Amino acid sequence: MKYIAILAAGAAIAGALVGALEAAERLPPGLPPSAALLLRFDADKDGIITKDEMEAGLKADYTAADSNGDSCINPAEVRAENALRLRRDASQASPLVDWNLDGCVDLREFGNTAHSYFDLADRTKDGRVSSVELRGPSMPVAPRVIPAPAKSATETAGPASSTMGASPATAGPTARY
Ligand SMILES: [Ca+2]
Ligand SMILES: [Ca+2]
Ligand SMILES: [Ca+2]
Repeated sequence: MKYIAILAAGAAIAGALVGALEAAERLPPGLPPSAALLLRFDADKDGIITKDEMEAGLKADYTAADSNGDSCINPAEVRAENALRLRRDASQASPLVDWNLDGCVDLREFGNTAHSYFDLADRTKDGRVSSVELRGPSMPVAPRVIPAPAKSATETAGPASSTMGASPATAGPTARY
């Protein structure tokens, strides 16, 4: 009896470990959960999402969501797609919205969230989102200009240079008088 319980517990732990490993495999380490929304478009699995990969992925997703194939995702199809996204993306799920309220979600409305995310993530603006860019702004890709120290430097330099310039200026008129 005891051994059976231990075996059952062992199997449960093994199952949990497999589940954890599968979850870890889906997202490379160091990436935020939101990265999965773009990484699922990485068709060639090179860790970089190109604009073309995203557009192709969005078209495929759109075709899948448009169950009756009329190039319109109607309210019933929207509900089905949103339920699927909730299951797949959990807290990262972004619901489909018929932004112009014409009763259809078209391809532009469908790709709205992905396009916004892509444009924000692509900080180098080269049409590719790399894994470094997916990690977020804590990994700088370009040098930053910090205006605060530069301002205080001119403030301290101001009186110093005017004092230095003042002595020849006062020396000039004094010499002439
Ligand atoms: Ca890729
Ligand atoms: Ca449809
Ligand atoms: Ca619409």
